[in-house]
Amino acid sequence: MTNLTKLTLTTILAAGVALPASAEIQSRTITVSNGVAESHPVGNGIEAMRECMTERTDGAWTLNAFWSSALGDDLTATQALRSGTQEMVVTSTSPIVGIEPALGVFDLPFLFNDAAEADAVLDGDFGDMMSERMRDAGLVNLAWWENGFRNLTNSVRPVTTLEDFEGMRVRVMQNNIFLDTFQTLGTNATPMAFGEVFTALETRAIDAQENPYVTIDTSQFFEVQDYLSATQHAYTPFMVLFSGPIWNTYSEEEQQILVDCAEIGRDVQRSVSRELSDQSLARVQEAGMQFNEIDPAELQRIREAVAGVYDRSAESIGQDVIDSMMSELATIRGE
Ligand code: TK8
Repeated sequence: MTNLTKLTLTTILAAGVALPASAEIQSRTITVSNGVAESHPVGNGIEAMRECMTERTDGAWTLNAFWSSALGDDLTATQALRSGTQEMVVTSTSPIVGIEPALGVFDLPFLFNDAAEADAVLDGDFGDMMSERMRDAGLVNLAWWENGFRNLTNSVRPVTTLEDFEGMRVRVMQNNIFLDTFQTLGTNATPMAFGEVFTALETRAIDAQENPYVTIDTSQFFEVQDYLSATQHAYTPFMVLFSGPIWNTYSEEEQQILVDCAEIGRDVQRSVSRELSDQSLARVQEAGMQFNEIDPAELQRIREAVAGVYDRSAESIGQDVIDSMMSELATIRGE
C-alpha cells in the first residue's frame, strides 16, 4: 500500500464514511436527471434502482435524482454524460436523435401496436443493437424503460378527424421525424424542449402538445389544456443512459450492479406506468379535460396520411435499421 493510499484510507475511516462491500466497490455518488416530475413512474423506477444499489453496495453508493428538467433538458443532460460531468439520465430517445440518428426509428408514426411489441423489440436483439450503437457516442444504455404511447392535447377543439389537425400550433420534441409527421398532418409544428412546454401552453404561445397519459397527468398539462384525443400515434421508450467516460472508471463488478439495478428498476417502472395509465386518463378528465377516442376508420386515414414519413426518414435513420425493425416486428407478429 502506498503512503498516499494509506492516507486516503485513514481519512475515509476518520470521516466515518461507510466502507465498501468489496475491494471492487468504491464509494460513489451518482447523479441522475430527467424531465418528468417525481410522481411519474420514473420515480418508482429510480427508487427501486436506489434500493437495489444500496443492497448490492452495502450503502456505498448514493443515487441523487433531479426532477422536472432541474439539471437541464434531456439533450443537455445527455451531452453532460458524454463529457463525463454527469453520471446518468433517463431520457426519451426522440430528443437525442442528433447524437444517434438511428434512434429515430422509434419515432416512426404508428410503429408499435401495443406495449408487448415494444417490450419484445427493446429487450431483444434490436434493443441490444441500438444500445451497442450508443457506445460509439460515449453512452452506455443500462436498460429500456417506458415513456409510452403518445396522445394529443390541445386548447382549440377535440381532434376526431384528420382535418382537425389543420393549423394547430403543436409543440413537438426536438426531432425531424416528429416535425415531418405533424407538418404532414397540417399542423404548425414547433420543436421545443419538454421543460418549456407547460409555460408555452399556459401563455398560448402554442395550442397543443403530445405525450402519454401519465406524463400529461404528472406534468399537470390538464391545467392548461382542454382537449385530449386518443391518437396513440407513437410509442416513446426511455433509455437509462450512463456516462461512457465515467463507466470506464467503474470496476466490472460495479458495472454489473448498474445494469442489474437498472433492469430491476425497469420492471417496476413499466408495471407502474401501465397501472397508472388508466388512472391518469381518469384523473385528467376529472380535472376538466374533454377526452375522445378516434373512430378506427378515421385513425386509418391519419395513419395513411403520414405513411410517407417512413421513406422520407430512411436516409437519416438508415434503411438497414428500418428493415431490421420491420423484420423483428414481423417475427413478433407471427407474420
Ligand atoms: C421528459 C421527456 C418527455 C418527452 C417529451 O424528459 O419531450 O415530450 O415525452 O416525457 O422525455
